[in-house]
Order: sequence, then structure tokens, then C-alpha cells
Amino acid sequence: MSYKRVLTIQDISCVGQCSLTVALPIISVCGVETCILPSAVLSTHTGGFSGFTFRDLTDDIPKITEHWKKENISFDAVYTGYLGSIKQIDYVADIIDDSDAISIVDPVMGDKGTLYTGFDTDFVSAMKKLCEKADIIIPNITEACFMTGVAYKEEYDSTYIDTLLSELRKFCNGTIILTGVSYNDLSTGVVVYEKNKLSYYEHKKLAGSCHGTGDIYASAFTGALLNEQSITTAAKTAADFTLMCIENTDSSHWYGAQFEKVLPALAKMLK
Ligand code: PXL
Repeated sequence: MSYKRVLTIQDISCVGQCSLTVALPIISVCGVETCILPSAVLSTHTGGFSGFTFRDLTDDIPKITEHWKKENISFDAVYTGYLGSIKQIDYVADIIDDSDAISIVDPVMGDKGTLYTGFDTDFVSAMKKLCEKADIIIPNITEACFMTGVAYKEEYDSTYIDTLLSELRKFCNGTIILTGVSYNDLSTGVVVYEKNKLSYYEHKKLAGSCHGTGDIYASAFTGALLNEQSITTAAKTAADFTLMCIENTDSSHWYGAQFEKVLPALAKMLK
């Protein structure tokens, strides 16, 4: 495999095992150079901590990218996660437009039917426009519902998922990887819609859930894809790895998944 370079754009949550503190180690262990563009710096993530700090880095983005242009720095892939403002989404859209890199957008905005603290419907509309540009999008069901206007459901059948996918396809021309698709209590999985072909990778569902597993999934997917796995294989690798992370997280560790314990296993999965 040739040496690849990814740019990942998401926040630094200093404590919380999500976003860049997850993407950097996971993509790096896949043997891929991981360059970062921090969208914001928070003392912790916003899911369950109170009183967190938030420094928006939107205004730094054009200065950083101008410098990279002068240095002729380019990337094989641009992978975006949690973004801090609508203006920032516009800058990220410019980065994708100006680059030949494959673009992977995880429209991080919410989970379990609600938006994360700080996001509103204007932000959802802006994120939807970013998804229009992406080669690959990785929404969960909540994010897909907010972007399409389809009502969120906890329990559903494959007709509901088909509707969600066809609504997403109205504005997203690339590949869609819908995460957290579960038709019963024992299993969950990911639906991959690629070039008019639909596949579903189902695996066991664990009783507990962990914060930040969406970021783990998208990071592992990006690392596997840049290891020349096909989209469907990378989608499976990422699902298996995410499951392993949750399995290895102590129940008392409430704010994130203890992915560090299984990083070597991800490297092995790619060999
Ligand atoms: O894991 C998604 C995420 C990323 N970044 C921040 C968050 C969240 C989810 O709550 O708060 C800052």
C-alpha cells in the first residue's frame, strides 16, 4: 500500500474520547498520515458534561488553508466530523471543492432522535449542503431524519430505511453509509448504498451504548478505505472494530469508549 495522507476536520474535545482524540490514533494505527484541522476546542464533549468551554476556530480556517496552498500541501482524503459553525461548514465546502481528495462527511449533529447541544435547524440545512458535495456520507438515523425531514422512529422496518435512503439520495449523489440500523433487540448494523447497490452488514447488538462510537466508526472506515479496502469491506471492518471497542469498555466509563485497548486489533484487521 502506498503511504496515504488524510485531512480530518473536527473538534478537539480535550476530555471525552471523541472527534480528533479518536480520529488521530485510529487513522494513524491504520498506517495513514493524519493531518488535522481543529474546528473548535472544547474542555469536554457536550454529551453529559455541564459547563464545558467552547472556543470556535472558524476564523483560523482560511488562514491555515491559505498557508497549505502556498506550501502545495494536498491530501488523499478529507474526512469531516463535528463542525462548530455554519460559516465553518462553508469553509469546509471550499476545501472539498478545491481538492481532488475523496471526501467523507460524517454529518455529526445528533443521536437518539435529538440534536446535540448547540445545533439547530439552520445548522442541519448547512450540513445537508455539505453532504451534497461529499463522495461518501456516514449519517446515523437521527442525522438522516433531520436532513430529510422524515420522522424519527426508535422501531422500524426495512421500508422505513428504504424511505430514508431514497430521501437522502435526493440530495446526496455519493455513497451513503447509514449506521445504527437495527431491526431487532439482538442485532444492529450498517446499510451501504453504493452505485445503486444496497447491502446490509448485520452484527450483534450489545446491551450498552457508548458516546463517541460514531467517530470511532467513521475514523476506522476512513483508515480501512485508505488501506485500499472496498467501501463495503471498510464499512464492515469499521463495524467490527466499533463493536470490539464497546465490548472492551468498562460499564463505569460513561463518557466514551475505551478504544485504546483494541487499537492493535484494528491494525491486524488490515493486514
Ligand atoms: O461524538 C460526537 C461529538 C463530537 N464532538 C463534540 C460532541 C459530540 C457529541 O456529543 O459534543 C464536541
